[in-house]
Amino acid sequence: SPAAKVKDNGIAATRSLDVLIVGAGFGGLYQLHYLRKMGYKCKVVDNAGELGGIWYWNCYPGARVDSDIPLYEYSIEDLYKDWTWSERFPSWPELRRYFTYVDKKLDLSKDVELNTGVKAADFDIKRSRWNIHLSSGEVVDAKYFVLCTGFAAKIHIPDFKGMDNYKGIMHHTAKYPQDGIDLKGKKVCVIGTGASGVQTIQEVGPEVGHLTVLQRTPNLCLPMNQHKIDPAVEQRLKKEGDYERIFKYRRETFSGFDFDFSEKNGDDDTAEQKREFYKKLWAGGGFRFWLNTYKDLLFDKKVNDTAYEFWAEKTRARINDPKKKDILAPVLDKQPHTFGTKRPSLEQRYYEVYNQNNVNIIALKENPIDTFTEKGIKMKEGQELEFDVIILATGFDSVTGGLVQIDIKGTDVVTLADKWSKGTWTYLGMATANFPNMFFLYGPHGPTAFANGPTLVELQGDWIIDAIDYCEKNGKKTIDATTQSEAGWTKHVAELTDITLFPGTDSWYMGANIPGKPREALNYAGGIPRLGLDGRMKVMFR
Ligand code: N01
Repeated sequence: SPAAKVKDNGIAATRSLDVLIVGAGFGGLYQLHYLRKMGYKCKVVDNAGELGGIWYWNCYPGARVDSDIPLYEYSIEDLYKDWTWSERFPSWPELRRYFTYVDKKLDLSKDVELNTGVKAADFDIKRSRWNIHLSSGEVVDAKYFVLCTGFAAKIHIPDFKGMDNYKGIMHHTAKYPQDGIDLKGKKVCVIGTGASGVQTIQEVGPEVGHLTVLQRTPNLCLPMNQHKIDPAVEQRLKKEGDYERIFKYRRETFSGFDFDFSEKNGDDDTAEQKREFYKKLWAGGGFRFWLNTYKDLLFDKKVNDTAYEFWAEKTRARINDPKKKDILAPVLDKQPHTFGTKRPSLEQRYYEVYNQNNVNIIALKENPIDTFTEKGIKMKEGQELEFDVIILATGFDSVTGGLVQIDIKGTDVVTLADKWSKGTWTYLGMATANFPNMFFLYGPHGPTAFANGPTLVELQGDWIIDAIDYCEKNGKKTIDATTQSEAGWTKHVAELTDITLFPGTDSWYMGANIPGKPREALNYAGGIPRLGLDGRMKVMFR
């Protein structure tokens, strides 16, 4: 009720809700739409100034999605029928327009509070409800607390020596100014060559005066094969039911795409057959050369090496300078890591950018950053580089960081950050013991990093909605993971990962990108179908 309510701990809650949802991206808006439709009183809060989740923050030059259309959109409420994309892999402005369109169709905004974050939340055992402290100072009382913060809600800025000395313009990619920066003719530095770095570099390279890329680990990028979408073709596919087929099929594949790992192991093919197979996947573009390859690619180093060699051959051929070739695409004996155990990025003209005279790359493993200076960066080998703009494409405290940065206290008054300080514990990647009536999606121990976002948030989203609805229809005050069930799930996640090649690579998949963070499997490597969200788990609530 809107009337102020004083609770046992003396905090005045100004509003009571059934569900408070955090995050106005794909995940949170899906929760809002269906829970509201079922009659629950809910609100979404988000720190951002607009809808779109990650697509609000990531407005750096060239930011676009690495899932091709029509995979990266909602499958619900026939939304696809009145929406058309202009490119196979849409850019951030187009994704923002998509959210505006969805908002108009589903009338979401009236229940979304923007520029509002959650600072803290504590579970009131006596009343079995959450007290949720918003950045506005307001305290909201809600029975359920659903965190749809995505896996990249907490940025990572490395602790480089002397950073405060630098007087020029400097931004992290996920905090890029909403109205951009004029980079024409400027001396620009990009640190980091993950997905954000690669996209920034290929976009700004042709425009800036001079670009220096500081690379620690080469990204094993794949060709995006971007193209414009012909509206007539799109219309025909919609009429012929292709979109509906894809939306159904994406729930059945390992990664939520419209393709899957091959039925074959690498050794089932001769060297020549392998080459033909790889050529076909390469030409298809996108993640096909990763998630559509041999089913033992991520298990068998020998098979993995064949993919790496193919990748290196194709990529090296595009780079003119021999030194840059070795820095960007080393030969197999010098490979930085096994193929696909760190996320490959999709690129459009990334390697060609390095053939421009105004673009330089420094391998940080040979020549690390010594210190930031007033005008730029001094390298260990002595060069003093001057920059007008430094772009930090240094990634995120991924998967868990966005959750533990909120001060959440469960039933035993331990914070989530404390509980997960030595390792993450979840049940099904959607709940954690002693935090009743709290759910999260697209987070730890789900297929998150390996999955197309919209596919997964619909599947996990339905499970959470079903769980809430079951509790309400059956007069349950709380729903919580048992410590036994979360121990079982956590062990299962680790065991599945241990038989793959993932643990051998330092990546954010394993928490290895953040100094001091426990090294562990943060994602579920079993794939979407094995999770059984479409059937098996729903049965638990029926
Ligand atoms: O972050 P990253 P990201 N000194 O962690 C380097 C999704 N995403 O923002 O590899 C020097 O991948 C680090 O080096 P290394 C996508 O899932 C999607 O690019 O650790 N360098 C690395 O090169 C993606 O995987 C899209 O050795 C340092 C880079 O910074 C995820 O978000 C677009 C350093 C960080 O790369 C994260 O991508 C963007 C240090 N101390 C993001 N610390 C699309 O769909 C880190 N680095 C297109």
